[in-house]
Amino acid sequence: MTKTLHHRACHLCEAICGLNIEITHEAEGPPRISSIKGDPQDPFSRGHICPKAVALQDIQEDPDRLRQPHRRIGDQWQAIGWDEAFAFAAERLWAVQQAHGRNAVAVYQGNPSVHNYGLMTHSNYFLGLLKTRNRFSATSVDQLPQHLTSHLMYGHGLLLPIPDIDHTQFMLILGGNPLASNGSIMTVPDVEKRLKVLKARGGQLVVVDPRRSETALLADRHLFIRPGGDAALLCGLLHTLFAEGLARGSHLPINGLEQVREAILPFDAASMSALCGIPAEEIRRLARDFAAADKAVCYGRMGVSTQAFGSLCHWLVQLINLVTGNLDRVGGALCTEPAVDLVASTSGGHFDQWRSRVSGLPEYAGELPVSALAEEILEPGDGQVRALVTVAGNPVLSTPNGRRLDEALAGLEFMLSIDLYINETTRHADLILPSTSALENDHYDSTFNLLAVRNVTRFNRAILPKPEGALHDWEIFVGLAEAFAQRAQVELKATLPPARMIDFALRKGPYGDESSWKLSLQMLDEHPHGLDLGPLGANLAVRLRTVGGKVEAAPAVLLGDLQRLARQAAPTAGQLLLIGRRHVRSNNSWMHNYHRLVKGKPRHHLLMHPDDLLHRQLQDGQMVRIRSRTGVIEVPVQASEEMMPGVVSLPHGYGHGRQGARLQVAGAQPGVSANDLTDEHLRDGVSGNAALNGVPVQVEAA
Ligand SMILES: Nc1nc2c(c(=O)[nH]1)N[C@H]1C(S)=C(S)[C@@H](COP(=O)(O)OP(=O)(O)OC[C@H]3O[C@@H](n4cnc5c(=O)[nH]c(N)nc54)[C@H](O)[C@@H]3O)O[C@H]1N2
Ligand SMILES: Nc1nc2c(c(=O)[nH]1)N[C@H]1C(S)=C(S)[C@@H](COP(=O)(O)OP(=O)(O)OC[C@H]3O[C@@H](n4cnc5c(=O)[nH]c(N)nc54)[C@H](O)[C@@H]3O)O[C@H]1N2
Ligand code: SF4
Ligand SMILES: [Mo]
Repeated sequence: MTKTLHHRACHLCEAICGLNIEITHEAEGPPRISSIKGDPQDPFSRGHICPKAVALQDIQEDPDRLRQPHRRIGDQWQAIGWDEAFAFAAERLWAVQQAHGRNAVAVYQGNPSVHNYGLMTHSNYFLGLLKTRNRFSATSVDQLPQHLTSHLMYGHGLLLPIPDIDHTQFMLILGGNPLASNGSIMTVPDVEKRLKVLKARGGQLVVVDPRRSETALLADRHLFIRPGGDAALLCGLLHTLFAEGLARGSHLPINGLEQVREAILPFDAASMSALCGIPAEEIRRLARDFAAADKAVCYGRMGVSTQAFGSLCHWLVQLINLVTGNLDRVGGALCTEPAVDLVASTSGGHFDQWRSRVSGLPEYAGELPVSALAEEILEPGDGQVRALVTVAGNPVLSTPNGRRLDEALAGLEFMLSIDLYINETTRHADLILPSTSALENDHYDSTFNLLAVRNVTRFNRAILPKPEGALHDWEIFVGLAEAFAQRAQVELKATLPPARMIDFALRKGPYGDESSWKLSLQMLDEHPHGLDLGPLGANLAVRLRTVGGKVEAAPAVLLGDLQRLARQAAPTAGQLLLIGRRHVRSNNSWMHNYHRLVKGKPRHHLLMHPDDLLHRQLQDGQMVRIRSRTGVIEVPVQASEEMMPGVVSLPHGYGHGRQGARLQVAGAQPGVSANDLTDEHLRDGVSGNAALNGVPVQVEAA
């Protein structure tokens, strides 16, 4: 028996922690993972690890994980070979497009698409050939308003200013709970330690959240906010900054700031208070404290993206940083300068060049909001979706009114899933193509290096052998592309393996051949713990991609959306609003099949304030029935002083145990799906992003 030690970045969440993984090799049988620990030599994560890291082993060994293509015949699954699978997929997709047009095939790409570099580099090699306008992804149940705001203000959807958490003196977080999520659009391993250091150097942390979250508990100040009230709060803050002369100059070239100043005049703290539930004096005080801080940053995440004013919120977040002089400033919000520079190598995106057929929702960067997917399948007519390709996604559990989508999928003419499991979504597929596991493949994080609080880079080779007959995700896309191109008689350009592409991108990038770093894949091979390329610095002035080369402070669609906010009625008394919740041992819908992560007390209960329980004569721990416009579910309720009265919270990603899914551990503790209650008609008015938070519900005894 021998043991080998490997260094590898965890790809499960955005924190990209470095891990030390020990592999045991025995005379008989395949090599086995014998331990997973944090890597203290990773200059970025410095040994940090969370309980999910052990799932890398559990995924590897999970008997439910598919290891070869599976074709469904009725309710039976049959293992088939790759060539047969590729030919079958190509034939069916081509036939659907022949009969009903290109847009009759839809695509949905899920969250791991940005965590697995082969999916980043190669999914479009195949999906692009389909030339369909019906492309959807998890972006529109998540950060779409952030991309759109950056596209409109800075000229590129990936120019996302990141909080300079290590140097700021005042951090205002709205709708993010990094202590549970480990940070998002802010790649920050060991966020708890960094926030404690912020406080230790005399900085302040303020959290705005309808729940006193784990992060709120660490904060100097926590403000309860009515779900969906953030745009009002942010308007009140911006108004105060202008009205009290607290704005500071910026070195950035700016267009439209006067228009903003004028447009915000009616939105004073006093009138905004009623909409967000925060006293006017508290709003003014927050604006003054933010402006008084030497370096400050306002950061909004999931909770403010996925609400009815998501785009307005993110625009206002940018404006608050801008007018206080904290945009593109050390200790404020800074754009990264990653080794693989996707901003430099891609177009800035486009918006509203076409709309969805049924509800007329706008495209962004070639994708339509996923809230429209079910109706595009169900609504008859020219352009109706008849076939679907899903890639690393589980929209039945992760998109609004998932039950309706579940029903819609059952009626498709053909469905292809590139996924590791037969889950709530892929059980409807005619064909599932599973890739190698992550540890059997190389890894380079082109997404989260772009979003990190320092400029970092790291490449790791596979640490387990590729099993005989298995294919990596990127090879699956090449196989599909070749088969489809042959069937459709179109020409296919040659491609390179992802590692070669990364090598090329590294050499061409800001630390490449023309810099003193001379980064290349070989150099990263020699530094398996990763390399720190330095702190973030001001660079936005030279990276702006707007037509006029200036920050566009007042994009017309966002300015216009202020009028929708102005018309917003005051909240109805007694109305309960549903919000989401994340737990450090879970990850969206696909981490519930690993015993080590789900053991202990179930974590899918509803949280409700004791007063709200009392009003309804409900008891802590009892089963309750929750109703919304779209559905009814039953779940145990737990009394919690953490909740703002009038707000209830349920995590998403549960609702397993559906007929035909093959997830033994998850199925034994299924929980219910929060997205059986969320509503595809509740959306951000600008981008069409799903409003998963602030859903009106009723709760009664079950
Ligand atoms: N109510 C509510 N709903 C939400 C949210 C919320 O906060 N509240 N959050 C939203 C957010 S932020 C997101 S990002 C979405 C996520 O929504 P989705 O991306 O649709 O769902 P996931 O649960 O991430 O599903 C991941 C899928 O990828 C597969 N998979 C994992 N690794 C690989 C791989 O390497 N290759 C391949 N081919 N497949 C792989 C898994 O088996 C699983 O089927 O959910 C959203 N839904
Ligand atoms: N452990 C774990 N980590 C994860 C994931 C996971 O599922 N589990 N998912 C990953 C993914 S895909 C993402 S996108 C990130 C998300 O990372 P975060 O953005 O940090 O997401 P959450 O932890 O859901 O935090 C959202 C917070 O918003 C609050 N909130 C809800 N509605 C409102 C509102 O109207 N206004 C305000 N101000 N706050 C509101 C919620 O109470 C919650 O505390 O996490 C990633 N990391
Ligand atoms: S926080 Fe946990 S899941 Fe996220 S990268 Fe680090 S070890 Fe992996
Ligand atoms: Mo997400």
